[in-house]
Amino acid sequence: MEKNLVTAITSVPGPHWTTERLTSRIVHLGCGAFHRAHQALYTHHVLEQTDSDWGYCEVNLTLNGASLIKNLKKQSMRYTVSEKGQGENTLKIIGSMKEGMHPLIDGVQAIIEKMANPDVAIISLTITEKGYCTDATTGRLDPNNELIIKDIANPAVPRSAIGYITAALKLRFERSLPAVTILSCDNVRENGHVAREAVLGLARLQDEELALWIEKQVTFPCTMVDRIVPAATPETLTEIAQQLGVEDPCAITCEPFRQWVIEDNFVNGRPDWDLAGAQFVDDVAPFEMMKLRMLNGAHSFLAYLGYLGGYTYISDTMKNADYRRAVYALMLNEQAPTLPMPEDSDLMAYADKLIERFTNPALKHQTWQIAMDGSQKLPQRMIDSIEWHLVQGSDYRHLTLGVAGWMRYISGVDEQGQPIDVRDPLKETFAAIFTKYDYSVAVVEDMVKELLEIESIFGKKLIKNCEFIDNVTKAYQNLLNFGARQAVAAL
Ligand code: NAI
Ligand code: CS2
Repeated sequence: MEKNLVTAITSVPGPHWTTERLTSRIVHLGCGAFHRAHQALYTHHVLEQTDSDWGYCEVNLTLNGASLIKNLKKQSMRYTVSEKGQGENTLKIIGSMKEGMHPLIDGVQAIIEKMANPDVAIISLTITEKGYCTDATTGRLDPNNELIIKDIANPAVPRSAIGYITAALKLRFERSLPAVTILSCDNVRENGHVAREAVLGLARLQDEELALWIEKQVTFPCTMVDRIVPAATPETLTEIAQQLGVEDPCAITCEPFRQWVIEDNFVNGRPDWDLAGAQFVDDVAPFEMMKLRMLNGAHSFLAYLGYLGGYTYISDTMKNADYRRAVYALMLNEQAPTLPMPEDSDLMAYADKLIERFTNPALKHQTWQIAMDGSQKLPQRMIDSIEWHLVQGSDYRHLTLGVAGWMRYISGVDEQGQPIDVRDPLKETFAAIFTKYDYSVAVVEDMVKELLEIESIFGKKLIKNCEFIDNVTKAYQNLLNFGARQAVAAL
């Protein structure tokens, strides 16, 4: 018999069931690296322990997501997860996916019909921060978002994930079908509330009755999701193929650590994800803020200043004692104090664990990957905390350097004068600002001010705060004069 992923199961732990066992009770939008190593793996572990039939219909809406769906279908929706720590490496073949869809393969209507199928009880999402099409400062649907403009004009053939969800909910409403739970699993502040505001915002523009039904019937739990899952590379895929003895283009490598805290607010049932280690709670907010500020804030700090300092991977930046010290101080001195944690929380132990996770040399997590989409990430990772410090009158120098590092990075030219491939929905806005200024000392303050005027990132208050403007300007100037490594060392 030709060796394939199914026959490889004899040597690697994997599902002893076929897709026949599964019902697509969850439609997942955004079958990327993270979902494969997180929610799909939790669901797989529930299937291992119970007679559950909860399975996924995987949907990718972006053009570049089609090949993964095609490849998954070729291997009966199975794929490998490689969990790699210091000296440990566990392979698992995951069997929680039943089917996969893409607009180019199946058509838009078939996907909306699937989401409206009576079997479907949950629509979950990992569509990246920008996928919600909201304005970060208001948390509301952004009517100027180019996908939303198209969805308002043509709701039956949506382009955004929010448009697909709204169209599917409309069908369920019109057909008197049970409501579903919309489960955001993105690194977005109050992700459930943001998903709700976005869907309701679009529904209200289409049909007030539909909006009322959604408001009353559909639930949008918040979640805190955590597992470091870098994008797959030819190297990670080759390594897994060598271990499996068969190629798996859908395989993904991640760290051993995983965490999932979920608000227990499901309108139409859910898998017993707690059997796989998830925590169901009434209020996710403290966990979410802790993770977004201490882990993701620190990650973004390392990404911008690490990239500028010439480091390709997060684990490389952690080898530099100055970066290591700085990121620990950022977590404990500038992020931890901002958090309204229950009394028994041990944020020092949390920070220690984060340092260990970032140091994991087995993970090739590119600073460039994390640096992506900064305009969508900065508010919840750094800006909220800066505002807290300004009210308290406390020190926030690491956060200041983090923001200046982001500004220096999005200028698009590195410390050697080489171009930086900046990926961000506001990339054109940034380019328009940077082309106006050269790097002479006299204009740095004007340039910093112009960036701080971007309200969707910085809100309305910071641009009026002279102390903050002065601090960021000086930090930016230091980056220009001395470079990122020295600026980090000087902290
Ligand atoms: P990825 O690049 O592998 O996958 C991104 C997925 O989002 C793809 O399926 C793509 O089709 C979809 N997508 C992108 N833009 C979209 C849009 N505008 N509308 C609809 N779908 C869109 O990225 P990955 O690693 O899977 O991360 C995705 C998100 O998961 C992150 O942005 C973050 O919010 C969350 N996350 C990621 C973690 C990680 O370590 N990779 C850990 C914790 C959360
Ligand atoms: C990272 C996160 O890409 C990024 O912005 O900070 O995806 C990070 O790896 C996860 O949140 C870890 O759970």
